[in-house]
Amino acid sequence: MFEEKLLRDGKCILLAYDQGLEHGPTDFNDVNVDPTYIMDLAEKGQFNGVIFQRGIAEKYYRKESGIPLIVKLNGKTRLEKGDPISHQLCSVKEAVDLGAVAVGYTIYVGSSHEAEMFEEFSKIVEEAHDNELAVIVWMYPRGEGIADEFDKDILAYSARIALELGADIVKMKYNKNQDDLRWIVKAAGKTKVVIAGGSKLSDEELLKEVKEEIACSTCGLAIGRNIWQRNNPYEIIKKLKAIVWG
Ligand code: FBP
Repeated sequence: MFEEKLLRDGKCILLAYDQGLEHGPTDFNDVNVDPTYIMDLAEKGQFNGVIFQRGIAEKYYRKESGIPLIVKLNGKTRLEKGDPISHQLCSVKEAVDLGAVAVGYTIYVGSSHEAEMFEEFSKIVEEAHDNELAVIVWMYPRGEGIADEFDKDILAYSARIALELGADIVKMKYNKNQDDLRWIVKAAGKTKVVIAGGSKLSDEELLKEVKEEIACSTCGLAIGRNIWQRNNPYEIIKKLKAIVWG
């Protein structure tokens, strides 16, 4: 279906680089603060896609690299207080013009602003699919309605909402419990599950987690800091590919 352009043998490793908006430059060093470095990394590492906000895509994405572009359509800073809401900042049309094959959107399930994000997202799904773009939804349970964002039932509920709302791929966090993850993947049905990387782990920890995730029939990774915060990312990329494609 629409997500096929992002998959190889049904799996993918996507390189996420929207942290400049979500977290700020504190995530970066002298090297990875430059989006050109990330574009080179995506190309040399042969990722199945690179995730940029519109501004970075406009100025740094190289279509000739052959690396599929995913444009993140909403975003927010870590500075805002209260229940999280992330509004749409870029249109599907603009993503198409930038050469995207997919768009991304974050929903904070359980936030008191959930309904606004559902509404915005539903329109995006319609428009993206009309343009044959895949839709990836970041499903992050957060806000007043959520006591524990890593609770099995809450995560499975979030994955199910992704299916109900028409997402092709759902990006989830791993709660380090394989039984829970198997159930979450089942709840997502035909919506494919990719796992976010999170803050930087040791090689051993990261590889162990990814092995566990892939064993639960997830479709792969949408990972950022655990790749581009490493001094030599190519070694870990090779190992991650060996796990994802077995
Ligand atoms: P990482 O692999 O670096 O964790 O990136 C995944 C991601 O979903 C990014 O796309 C996004 O910027 C960030 O995490 C948001 O994380 P959080 O809301 O937990 O700070």
